[in-house]
Amino acid sequence: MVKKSKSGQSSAGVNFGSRADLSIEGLRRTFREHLYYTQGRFPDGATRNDLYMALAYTVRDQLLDRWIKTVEQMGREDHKVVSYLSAEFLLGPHLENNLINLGIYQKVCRTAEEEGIDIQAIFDQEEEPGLGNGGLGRLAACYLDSLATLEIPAIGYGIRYEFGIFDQAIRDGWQVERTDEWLRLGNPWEMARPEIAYQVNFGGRTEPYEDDQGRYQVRWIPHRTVKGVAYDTPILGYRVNTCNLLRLWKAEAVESFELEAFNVGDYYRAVDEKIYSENITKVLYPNDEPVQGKQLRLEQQYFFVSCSLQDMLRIYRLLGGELSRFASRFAIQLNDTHPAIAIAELMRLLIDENDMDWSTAWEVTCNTFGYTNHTLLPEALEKWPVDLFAGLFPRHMEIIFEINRRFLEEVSSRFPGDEERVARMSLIDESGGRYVRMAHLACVGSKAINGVAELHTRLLEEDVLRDFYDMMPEKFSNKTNGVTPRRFMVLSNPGLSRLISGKIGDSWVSNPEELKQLENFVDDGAFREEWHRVKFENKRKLSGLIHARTGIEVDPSSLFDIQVKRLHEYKRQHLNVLHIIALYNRIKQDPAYDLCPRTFIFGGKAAPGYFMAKRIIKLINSVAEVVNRDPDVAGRLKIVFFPDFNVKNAKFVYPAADLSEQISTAGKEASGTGNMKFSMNGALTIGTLDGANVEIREEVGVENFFLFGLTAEEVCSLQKNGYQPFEYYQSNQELQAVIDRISSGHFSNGDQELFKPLVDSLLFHDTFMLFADFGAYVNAQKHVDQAYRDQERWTRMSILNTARMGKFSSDRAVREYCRDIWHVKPAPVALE
Ligand code: F58
Repeated sequence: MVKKSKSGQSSAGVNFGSRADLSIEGLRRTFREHLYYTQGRFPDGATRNDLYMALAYTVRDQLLDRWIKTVEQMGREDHKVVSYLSAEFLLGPHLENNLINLGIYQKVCRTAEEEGIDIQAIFDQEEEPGLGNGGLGRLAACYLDSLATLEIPAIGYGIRYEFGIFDQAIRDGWQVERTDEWLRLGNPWEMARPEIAYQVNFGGRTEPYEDDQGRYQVRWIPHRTVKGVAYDTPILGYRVNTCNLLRLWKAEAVESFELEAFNVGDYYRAVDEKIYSENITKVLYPNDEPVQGKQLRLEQQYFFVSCSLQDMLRIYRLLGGELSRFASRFAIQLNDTHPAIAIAELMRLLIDENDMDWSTAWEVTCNTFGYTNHTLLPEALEKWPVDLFAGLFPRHMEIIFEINRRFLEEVSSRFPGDEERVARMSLIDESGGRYVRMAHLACVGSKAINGVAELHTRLLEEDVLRDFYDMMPEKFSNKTNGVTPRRFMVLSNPGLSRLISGKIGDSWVSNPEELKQLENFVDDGAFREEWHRVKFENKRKLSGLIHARTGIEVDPSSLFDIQVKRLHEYKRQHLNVLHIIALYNRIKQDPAYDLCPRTFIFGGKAAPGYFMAKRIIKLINSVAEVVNRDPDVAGRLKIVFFPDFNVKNAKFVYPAADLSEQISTAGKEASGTGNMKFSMNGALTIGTLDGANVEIREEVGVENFFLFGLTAEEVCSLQKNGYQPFEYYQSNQELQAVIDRISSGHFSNGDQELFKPLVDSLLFHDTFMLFADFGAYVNAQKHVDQAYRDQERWTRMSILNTARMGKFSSDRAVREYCRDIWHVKPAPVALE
């Protein structure tokens, strides 16, 4: 083992030199060196990006020793490694987070100030890796943070998209998408590992043959081969030495292809081949629902899964163990079904390429995988046309058919004569067209299946995956989501974090259950005043940003009512809009109407092809146009659509909220994680009994949560009994006036067509039951209005929200996965 002496000289003779020196002088020197030797600049000629790059490299130097030791340790015997397979990692900027985790944030800020460097401007320079759509991708990033913080050896495996989630601009009230060129100025956090590369095959056919020992074997003769190259990013834990690995794969052309074409003089074919291969990791699909039938998407999934499994097998071989014991060294978690083809791929690698027999391979596979489901929407369950699947992966198709044959035999013997059940549970949907059901594959090939909130898990067991729960209840468990308090409190809300640490010390950062101690201070008037002051300061900051980005002036002393999340009908941003219009109508009708001044803030991206979601954005902006200009409501209502909501902006949004809108139709939002980020930062929630709202309400106390709306069961039975939204429209005058106001063209310069599709969909279908919940929602909002008038009471509730949110730390969630699913233990890393 390499040991390091105090001087930075390692016992193996490697001189770590000044670069791993955490002293101010050391950091200063390393920074100057990078500016000169890495960026090629004198301080005078340095651009902001040069300064950012030099600082990022300076910080990365601090991680390297830890990183190498952590990876080295993974290779030692008794440590089991968690492999988190996810098509998305929505990481957010690295620099500030690493400074916090290293414990040098203040030091670096002070030093920069002394040097006359605007450190905020440098932080702002960082492009965030937006390699995810929303909750699922951000959850993966939070779990990486917690795995490292808990000192669990882990590798995140995913895709290095050249273009992440699009940047959103608003033009004339509509969303406009722009490509996200996050790699344009370079990425100092990643290291290319060209020597870690694997071949991934596509298409072609299979061929049976007899091996030297006379055994039946199958070989895959592919049509096309692509190379996956590893790009590694260090993921440091909070105040620990563990620095895990995020390994993302980039697709490249296989050299032999290029050469072959080149040699026969076909230069263009060689280039085409290269472009075609590189396409696989070009762009993240920007949908928050699966894209069915898009070949490139399926190729992306298989591409990263195959590279990752080949990588694990390589690492495993280095350790020299029996392949049949693979599951004792790797626990692989499938973040939804996007990597579920891994089950067939591991079988293929074990059987076809490592000579293992089917039953041993199946045992290894079933003991290795865990599957997390993230959705309850039936239309969001991933399935692929058999023809497409078999065309791309002929060998995997055969393996899946065989898995299915054996599995359905089991189903039949457990439930004799129940042919309907057999059809329902089959890995192949034959109810109209033939599709591979990825969730069924994941359930059959995993030893553990989990939902992401108590309600969600219960609904999986009772409804979406009921047959599987019937047959194998022991596989199911709940793992309520969590978020990292490092990024979402310490980094985002330094004011509140300082205030908290001043009262209870700072060990809450890795142990947020300790926030409970804040309850002792709710009666302390001075503390409440400080709390209020911090919140106000956060609102002032956000107001500045809103002004800079939209030109809209907002009043930080008004109630900040915020809904930020992907745009989706089930999330019901338009229910929020209906309430705003109701308030507007009340004021128009009665100019003296007594209303606590409110600023409604929205943010979130719509999938580019999602017609209704884009129209909801337009509606929000159109209502904002009219309301913000109307002198009758001036000083009482303001509406803002904050463009391009992402991890970087989120930092200013969550800490500035008074009210968090979590208003999805009950039974539709698997968990939600924004709900947790708001509440941790002292926002009160107005919400339905959906996803993790249920547990948040239980934790913070029912008196500190504004509840409204139908329960999941009520939604279900109303749907069954024939829901008639039009009847609500007819019987609720306020709702009628709101809808009529939209239909009249009041918010669209008289254009009665613009919002007709939205209005008609509500009047005649209202799939997500906005009308059924409208009355209760408006009523709950009335309670919010009343409560906010009593600032003392509001601040108490705000403190209690933060104090009682410890459960929703991703550390707690990851500990549960470690205990119940992965069976892994912390393996602290020693530097000395
Ligand atoms: C989200 N899913 C859930 N999917 O909607 C949310 O309730 C939950 O809190 C979160 O996962 C974490 O568990 C989600 O974000 C996607 O974005 C997928 C991207 C790829 C296509 C399919 C949807």
